Amino acid sequence: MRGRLKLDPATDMLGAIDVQPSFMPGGELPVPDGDAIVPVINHLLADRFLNAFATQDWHPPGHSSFASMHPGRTPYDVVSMPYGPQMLWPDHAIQGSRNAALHPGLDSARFSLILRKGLDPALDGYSAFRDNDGTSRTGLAGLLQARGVKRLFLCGLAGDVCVAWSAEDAIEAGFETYLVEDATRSIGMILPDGGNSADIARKRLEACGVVFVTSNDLTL
Ligand code: VGL
Ligand code: ZN
Repeated sequence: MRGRLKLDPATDMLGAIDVQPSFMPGGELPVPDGDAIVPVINHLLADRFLNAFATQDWHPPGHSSFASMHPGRTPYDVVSMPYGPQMLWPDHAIQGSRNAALHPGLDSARFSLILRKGLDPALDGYSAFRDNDGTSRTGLAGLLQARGVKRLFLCGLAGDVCVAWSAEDAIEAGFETYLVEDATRSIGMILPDGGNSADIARKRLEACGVVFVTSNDLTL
């Protein structure tokens, strides 16, 4: 979309997904330019949103999504898990590690809620709303509904993984869902069919009703 979108501080909420050094240049699973979103999110926190939550990818050592746990496999291979296909990743976002903390430059004092996900050793959790088996819920939808949130503005890392899965589930949970593009970066994996995961995620999200905006579109 282009132009102005007037925010309602009472019922709009910003959701910052996995803004952790693990997903930034120098981290274990770097998203190109991932650190560039920190000042943009800080601006949104300071000047645009009263309500905001953050998530942290928060894996135990030896998590089943790590390629290192699958002999003969390398990161970005896809394996079959009891709950469906699972892409394998470098070891990342280990509970309590420095890189798994929220980025130190992020104004995290403004988050009313910090939700950790991916704790189950046998199951991955991309979305802020549920684990990758599609059934185990984090409770986030009910919490946001109880607080009167109507529109969710999502941003963070990675746009083609955890932000995308969160946005799809936000729509399913009944929130009007926006993705703040300049506060988001994607990995951009080349998939087996030659497609780019960032393009595919964007098309999928637009098809299910997610509206792409930039931070400049948002006014009070
Ligand atoms: C993520 C891959 C694995 C993300 C987390 O935050 O997008 N991607 N774990
Ligand atoms: Zn992860």
